Amino acid sequence: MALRRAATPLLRTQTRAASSTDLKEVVAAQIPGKIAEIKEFRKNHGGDSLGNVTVDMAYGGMRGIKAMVWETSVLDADEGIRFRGKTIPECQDLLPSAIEGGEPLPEALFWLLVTGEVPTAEQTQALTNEWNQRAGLPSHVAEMLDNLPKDVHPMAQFSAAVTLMNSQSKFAKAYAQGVNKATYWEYVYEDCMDCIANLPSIAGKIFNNLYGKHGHLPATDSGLDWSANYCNMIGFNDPKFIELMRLYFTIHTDHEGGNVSAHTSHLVGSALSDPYLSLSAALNGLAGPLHGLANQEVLVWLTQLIADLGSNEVSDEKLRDFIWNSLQGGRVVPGYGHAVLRKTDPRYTCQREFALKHLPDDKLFKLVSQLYKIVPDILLEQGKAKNPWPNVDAHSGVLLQHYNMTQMEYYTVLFGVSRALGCFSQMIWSRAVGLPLERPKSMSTEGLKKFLKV
Ligand code: CMX
Repeated sequence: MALRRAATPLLRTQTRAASSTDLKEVVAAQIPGKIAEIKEFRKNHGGDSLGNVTVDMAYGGMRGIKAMVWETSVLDADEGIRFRGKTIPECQDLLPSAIEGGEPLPEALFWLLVTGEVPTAEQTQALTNEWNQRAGLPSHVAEMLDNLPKDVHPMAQFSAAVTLMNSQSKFAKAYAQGVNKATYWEYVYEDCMDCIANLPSIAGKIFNNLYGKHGHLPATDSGLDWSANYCNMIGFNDPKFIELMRLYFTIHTDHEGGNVSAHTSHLVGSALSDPYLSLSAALNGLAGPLHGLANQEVLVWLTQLIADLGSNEVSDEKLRDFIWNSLQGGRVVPGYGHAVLRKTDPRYTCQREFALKHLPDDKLFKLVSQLYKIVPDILLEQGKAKNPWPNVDAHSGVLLQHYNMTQMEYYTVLFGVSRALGCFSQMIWSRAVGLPLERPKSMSTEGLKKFLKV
């Protein structure tokens, strides 16, 4: 029966595409079915309510309002992130890796995010090859980075470089030529792939310009995967560091759509700004200390702690005093708390497992582990944070420090390289199913009072 149905042209294309190593062909085959699914769903349930919006939600940063569609991942408050239904441990089990039993390749996670399907090793390799082929930093972007003063924050450099890449946008050119809106996704896809291909070079150039002995950037090596290429460009060739980067670039990709960076890319993309402009906007949001910059803040805070207490081996009592002083000074404990999560972030847990496996005796790791036992109780006692548990940013820096990437102000760039994969996988679908301009209704306090007849 199923075979008989597979004889229709659409299903024939879908069947052929499922085994294809060409990501674009696989997505193209999925798009008509998704459009039909959404049309049917909206026809039958378009008027159904998703819940009430309260005055507190409007003033409280729109927490919990179900008001946007994001296909690629979903965040559960207790369980953490699922990428297309798969938890991080499941992804570690299922996704192709570069070495036997190693960490997943971000290429494989991108394939999963875009298609909802676990790629084969051949499909993953095809994506690696394609990104390597597409790499080639435009000279004006390289020159701009070379000419920036050294005190421009790496995230500002990153965002500026991605903005300048917009000169290459195939979507912007196609739009200017008036192409049919049904084909937008194809040009957006091209831009997303071109941009991803160049992220190792952009991030590598920023690193080498700021911290390298010389600004030289090795060319993309067609024999290396995306993460290994990045490591090669900055001269970090320890195989364990390369594995760490594969894990890092995998777990930071996507965290459903409402977080600042993902939502920003979605909002800006909805104006049909091209993927470069949308991503650079997202990077500017990621650069905030309550979001991605928290990975820098954690290391700054730990460094201060060690300086103040004179050692990274200190008693629980001294740590408690330091944390209370931080809180009483009106500062947050960076790396702890979350707007959605209510348990330890599984992205924290998998980094902790990496540390237990590869650097169990690292002194900074031991300090981070000690804090894991102490900070939640203090935050609970303080009684403000809704989630006292650590998030992804509490652990990433200590791993980077171990492998001698000590430049903490650079850390958020790595988060951004990875986050691009999540933003772009959804952006391809947003244009494919024709999501419209985002334009929520805002109200003044006076308008709210009138509306509620207060
Ligand atoms: N330390 C001290 N206070 C904290 C806290 C923390 N780690 N987390 C939350 N709080 C405080 C908030 O500042 C807020 O205080 P006020 O009522 O005085 O404004 C109160 O607890 C309630 O906040 P919440 O509802 O629990 O948390 P939010 O959804 O408002 O904010 C987050 C979430 C992540 C910004 C917050 O927990 C925080 O500032 N954490 C530290 C920064 C951090 O690690 N950010 C990275 C998050 C992950 C990421 O995006 O990369």
